Amino acid sequence: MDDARPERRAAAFELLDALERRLPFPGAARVGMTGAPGAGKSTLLDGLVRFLRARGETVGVIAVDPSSRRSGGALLGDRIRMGSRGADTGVFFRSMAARERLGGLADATRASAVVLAAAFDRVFVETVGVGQSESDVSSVADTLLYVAQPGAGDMLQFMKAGILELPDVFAVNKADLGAVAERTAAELGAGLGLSAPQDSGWTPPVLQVSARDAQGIDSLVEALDAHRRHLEEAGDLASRRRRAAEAWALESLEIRYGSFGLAAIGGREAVAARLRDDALESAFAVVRRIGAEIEEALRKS
Ligand SMILES: Nc1nc2c(ncn2[C@@H]2O[C@H](COP(=O)(O)OP(=O)(O)O)[C@@H](O)[C@H]2O)c(=O)[nH]1
Ligand SMILES: [Mg+2]
Repeated sequence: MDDARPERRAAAFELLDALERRLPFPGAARVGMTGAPGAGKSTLLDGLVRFLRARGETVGVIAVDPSSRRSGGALLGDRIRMGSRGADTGVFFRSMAARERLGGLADATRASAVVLAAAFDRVFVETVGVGQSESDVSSVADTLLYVAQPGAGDMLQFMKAGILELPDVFAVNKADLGAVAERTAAELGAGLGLSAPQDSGWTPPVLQVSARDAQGIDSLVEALDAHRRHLEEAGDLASRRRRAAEAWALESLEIRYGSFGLAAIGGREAVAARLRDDALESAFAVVRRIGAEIEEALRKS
């Protein structure tokens, strides 16, 4: 998947296509995790993994780090490997770094998520909450968790930054800091109260947790599970995955072929419309098929 050579990529997409078509529905719970650097995402993931392993769940983790060389994700990997569960096959960790961005970090993220979804009960994708990486993660997650840093802002700032729009669950970490965490939770709650409700009728909860003291992890897992149940009961899980797959496919084609490539088969809007009309049994197959058309059109032009 990290390999940019076209024939390797085609072979990888063929395998991923076969795998994705055979995934049971709803299958593994896919949780995306975002938030500012230093909010404690990796520490919290470590706590979540411990909690879920103790409950008997298997967990796959992908840490996407588009920017830094030494990622918190790598730290988590170290912790997991160094811990008492060094030989635990019920947990898998992979960190994806900046160098993969050019080859399409979104491709690598989705590919890894699909593979892990075939093998584990739950998949987490951690990413830094800045720009593109956030949409990368929402294109693979059923449930998006936002981890907030206490003191990160007031209600208006959250609203202006667009932080309130995508996440399904908010966790204010470092609740051990006391009043400042309470205040941030209150600001987030107030902002959400003023925002338009989600299409599915879900109201995102705001929880307070302390990854350091392993406080509130159980309630957080309960909130993640409640969101997943809500999607299933409302019949929205399949349509959400579909929309996410469409968005991913469009982005994948755009990153690979550019607007010039998309223009060769009618432009971005035309491609988006085709994706909307496609059965989209496997997004990998569609990207391969449309990608081949673009290459053909570019050869002829
Ligand atoms: N006081 C306190 N510090 C925390 C907590 N969770 C994480 N930290 C610290 O916050 C810093 C950033 O944590 P990290 O997990 O790497 O954040 P990430 O960049 O969001 O992945 C580290 O120094 C952690 O030890 C917490 O619950 N309470
Ligand atoms: Mg981190």
